[in-house]
Amino acid sequence: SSSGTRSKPGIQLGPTYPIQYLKTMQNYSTEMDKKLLGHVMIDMTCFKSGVMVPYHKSHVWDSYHVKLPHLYPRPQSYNKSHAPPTRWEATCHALRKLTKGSNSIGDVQTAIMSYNSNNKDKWTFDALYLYGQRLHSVDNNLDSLIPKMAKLALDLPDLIKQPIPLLRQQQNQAITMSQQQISSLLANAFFCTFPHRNDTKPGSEYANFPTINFSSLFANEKDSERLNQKGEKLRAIFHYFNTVTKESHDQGPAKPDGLVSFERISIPPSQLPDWNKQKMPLRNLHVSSEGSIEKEGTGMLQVDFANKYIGGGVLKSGLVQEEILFLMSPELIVARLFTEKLADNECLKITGPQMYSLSSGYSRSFFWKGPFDDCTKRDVWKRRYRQIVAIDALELKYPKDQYTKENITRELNKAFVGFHGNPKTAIATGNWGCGAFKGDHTLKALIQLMAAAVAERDMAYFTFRNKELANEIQEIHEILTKNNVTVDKLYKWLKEFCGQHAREHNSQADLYGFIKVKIGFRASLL
Ligand code: AR6
Repeated sequence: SSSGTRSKPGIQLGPTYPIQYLKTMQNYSTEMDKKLLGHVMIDMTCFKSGVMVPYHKSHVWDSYHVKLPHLYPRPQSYNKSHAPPTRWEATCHALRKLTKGSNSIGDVQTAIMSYNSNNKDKWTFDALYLYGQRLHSVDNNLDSLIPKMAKLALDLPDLIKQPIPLLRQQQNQAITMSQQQISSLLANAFFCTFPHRNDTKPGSEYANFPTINFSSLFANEKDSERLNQKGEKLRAIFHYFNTVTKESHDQGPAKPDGLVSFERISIPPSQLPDWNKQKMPLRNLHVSSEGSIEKEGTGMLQVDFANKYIGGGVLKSGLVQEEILFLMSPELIVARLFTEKLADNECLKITGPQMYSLSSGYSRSFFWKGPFDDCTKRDVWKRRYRQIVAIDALELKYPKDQYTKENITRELNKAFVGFHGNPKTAIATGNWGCGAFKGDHTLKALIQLMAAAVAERDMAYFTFRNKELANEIQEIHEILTKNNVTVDKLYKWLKEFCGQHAREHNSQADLYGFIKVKIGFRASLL
């Protein structure tokens, strides 16, 4: 569908670039097959002969790798014979109890607190209780699900047999793991077993990483509406665990058995484009006020309107584009385990995640709508043809701050880091940085178009039901392309606009009006 109507009387817009002509992953399947896998957590020789087993290599406990719960060292001061159980022994004891069946939410709480006693005065489980009360026969049966989740968490030492590198800042590094390995890591996150990950104070060991243990998702909220929203989040999470713990004879979608890659991309500042010198015109654009990145953008490079801490508030109360995406595709949540916060010249690209759920509504009106049976084809590495790029826009305190050369350049670079690379599938995006982060829609749309031009990709832009914006973007795109305006020229105008904006910052910013004057635009020229 397209917005393709007239924007203003007298200005006739041509048809929107048809979405079916935009390039998608499957046009590029062989190129996708070659794409970097990075650090692979399964044995590739076995994989090639059709068997999925973990790759073996000695574990380490250091600051370059994820501190896995089963490696937690025994305190040295104890002599062996009188030693209290290690944290993992305590964890196994508690989780094994849960595998025996018929568990209440209270039992889950008792288990989690038994090896997290430091937090006994801090953690609450109200959201989990609320979910439990509502549940009955509606979605999953917790009585049978909790034991399977506990078993999945306990399987970690058998599933992960080599260190998982941390994707630290300014490193180009990728991790590929099986969906089964991810599910076990997430089961551990659910039961809050990851050591050293509960302290988020500045200066703490993992202060630069997102949280991974789910304790914050279970916690109470002052506002009852927010508590309800957490109940909806938990429905999505439990549905995911229900799917990944399926027995082969169970009905419905089979247990996932593919791979997923997580790639941190950092482009050194010296290799970023000089925006004063980019002589290329804008690329094709499909604009639509209907549809979403996740659905209509299927097969394209889908933009995650990210937080620099990947996943943002998914394990708390956040519930906008990124969080909803992560709840529908919970495999994305595992990125929080190993992805250090993104710097200005970095992004995280995820290839192959599966979608498990459908949702409806947004933010306060969000609810879990039901299961989604993902039939997206897989590449030779058994990754779904779905690629997501997490780019974090500037979080603006005052919207006027965005009209500076530095901030515009920062956003151009960030978008470029996300969009560059192969295959050159179209980008599916929208109002990046313009909701929670308060950016100007017209400025951000132009910035993304400029970055896409330099990265040589077409774009599908979903305005999230904003018809007026769809018309505005379509019109300016048409004027710019008809007049062969190139990226360097637009950059120059943006800088001029910043100067003018600084002088007259009381007036409403009309960027597109300013650009039209620059082109000497008259409706008859279109
Ligand atoms: N498809 C297309 N457009 C969408 C969709 C969608 N599925 N969802 C939302 N929009 P926002 P930000 C539009 O606020 O400003 C999170 O907490 C809609 O118009 O999610 O970059 C992250 O973790 C919406 O207002 O992105 C960060 O902390 C606009 O896109 C922070 O929010 C922006 O969506 C990022 O904030």
